[in-house]
Amino acid sequence: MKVVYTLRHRAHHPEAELEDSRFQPPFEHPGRAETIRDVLSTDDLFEFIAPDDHGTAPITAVHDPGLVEFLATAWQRFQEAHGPTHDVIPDVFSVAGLRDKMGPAVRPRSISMELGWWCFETTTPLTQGTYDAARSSVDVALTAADAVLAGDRVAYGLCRPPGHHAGSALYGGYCFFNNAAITAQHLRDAGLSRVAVLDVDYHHGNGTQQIFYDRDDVVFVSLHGDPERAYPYLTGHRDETGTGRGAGATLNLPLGAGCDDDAYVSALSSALEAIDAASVDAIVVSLGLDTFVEDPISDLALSADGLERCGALVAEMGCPTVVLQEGGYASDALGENARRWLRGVASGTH
Ligand code: Q9C
Ligand code: ZN
Repeated sequence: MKVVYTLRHRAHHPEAELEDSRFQPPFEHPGRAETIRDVLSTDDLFEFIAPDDHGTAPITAVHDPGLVEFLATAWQRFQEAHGPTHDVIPDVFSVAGLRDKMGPAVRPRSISMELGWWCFETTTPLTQGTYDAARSSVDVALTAADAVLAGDRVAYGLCRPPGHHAGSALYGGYCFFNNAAITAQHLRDAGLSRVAVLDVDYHHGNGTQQIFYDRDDVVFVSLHGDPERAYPYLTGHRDETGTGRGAGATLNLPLGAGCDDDAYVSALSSALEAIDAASVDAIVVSLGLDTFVEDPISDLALSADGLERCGALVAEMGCPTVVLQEGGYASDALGENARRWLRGVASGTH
């Protein structure tokens, strides 16, 4: 199985995350991708390749060009306006109530307000190299997709930073560009008629859902911690099923705290039945490994065996599959968990 990886992800390395009212060492740090690379490179199943540059056109196929332009320049603009800092985080947010009864806001020109215009929360700092790292993460995803378009049954993009919380004009949740959405659109543009995004990250993939909510050519299916207790709180309810042409093309399966291997596998089977019924030409998996029992910011209870069973169930679909790394914060186990899930999805192929 091809693994697409580049060390360019290291350019995104926040100093701290303002999370739960505390400045904490970042949960989303370069060591995550390094440990996955280290463990996969001990296993002969995996063949490492470098990403190809795909430019920004596949990004603006799903994102507002204003978001790309902003992320390319924001860190530097902030330095010029406020003096040197390592991280740049918003301290004012564009919340609907601020202009209640006054009509929509005009897009701001001040860097201080622009941060809170494009970003929805405080745990996703911009650093000097964030834009380069986020661009490289997109290239990793698209290069994995190209391997599948060229005939590989499955390929893995070791994406960092992750992507599924980024909406068409929104970043946050450790995510800048939505690697999975960009990849699904790339597969459509390469001629596939219908694609599924299967999101198994612990957190709901609000960005991917939003991007495809009114479309029926990209089906979005997600298993995640119930938003009544789990980030990002405002999306991922069972009754969110799509709108317009997309009505019925979104499926959310919220899970209770402590969900174990058997309960999870059963929910995943329902998710895969829905994907089967949609007769898709390819599956993009948003592979969060934060469903693992020891994850420090999540509350499901999957074991490493359970993760391998999940990969094997996806393999049973017999469908071309692009697997993209999203979350997963139990650093000590992350590499082995990735290896197990990928061994599962590789079952039946070589
Ligand atoms: N108090 C991914 O797994 N912080 N993103 C939540 C809750 C952000 C997770 C704070 C979690 C983002 C890709
Ligand atoms: Zn997550």
